[in-house]
Amino acid sequence: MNIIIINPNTTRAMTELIGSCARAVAAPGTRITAVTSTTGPASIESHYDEALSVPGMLLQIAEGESVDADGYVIACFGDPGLDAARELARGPVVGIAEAAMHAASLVGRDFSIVTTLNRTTGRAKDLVAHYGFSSRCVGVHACEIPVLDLEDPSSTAATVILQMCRDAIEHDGCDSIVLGCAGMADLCAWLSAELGVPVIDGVGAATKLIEGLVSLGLRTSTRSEFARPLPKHYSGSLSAFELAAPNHLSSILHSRPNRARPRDTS
Ligand code: 5HY
Repeated sequence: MNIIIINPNTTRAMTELIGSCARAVAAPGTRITAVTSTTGPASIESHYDEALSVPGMLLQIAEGESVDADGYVIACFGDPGLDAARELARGPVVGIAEAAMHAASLVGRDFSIVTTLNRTTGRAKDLVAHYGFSSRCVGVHACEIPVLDLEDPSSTAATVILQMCRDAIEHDGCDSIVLGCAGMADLCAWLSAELGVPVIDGVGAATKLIEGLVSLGLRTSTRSEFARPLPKHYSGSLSAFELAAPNHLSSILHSRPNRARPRDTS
């Protein structure tokens, strides 16, 4: 199967880290294609960044549809555009925040989230509530580390994150830690060994969830809410997103009927 891991920010180095972490857990028969958004913010650390990361992410969904991708991971802890992606993709789509929270809920009662900037903790709390984990998430903590500092080998980010995890376990009494940034994915195993509790990275969790869903033949229901969007006029700089418009995006999205593919016989 072919899983496309989408980094919705435009930083290729982060995509390479994300892709290597996904490949490290992928099953032998799974091909991981990690892609970088070609339009939008270099990192996503605000509502503004998140909103403007969605068009680029959706373009990657459209590209994935053109190569018959089996499923998608949105590799940003805000799960930007997740529901819109589910309306476009034939295969299942999972965000790393949702995946990580589900995984954490299966390895203990309570989990805490350790993320980057304090200003993003509100979004994390909103996602906790949205996904139904308010009774299981006992804390959301920020390290005050800009996302791209995680890519800087000279930064002290790893040490700061480890201490924040220790503080979260002591203060919250949580059974596990969810890492609140795709850029933390490579720290997961080391943190878990240092802390002695499960540490969940959403990139790995989402990769395995998509593998499982595809293997079960499951994809997003198109019965109602997640049916393909109704065609309508789109103007201005987003005109390429008009699903009826004769252009790259619509030629991909309209070239194939929204039908289940025959099971993979390979
Ligand atoms: C992420 N931002 O996973 C989020 C983390 C955050 O560019 N990739 C980003 O702080 O929300």
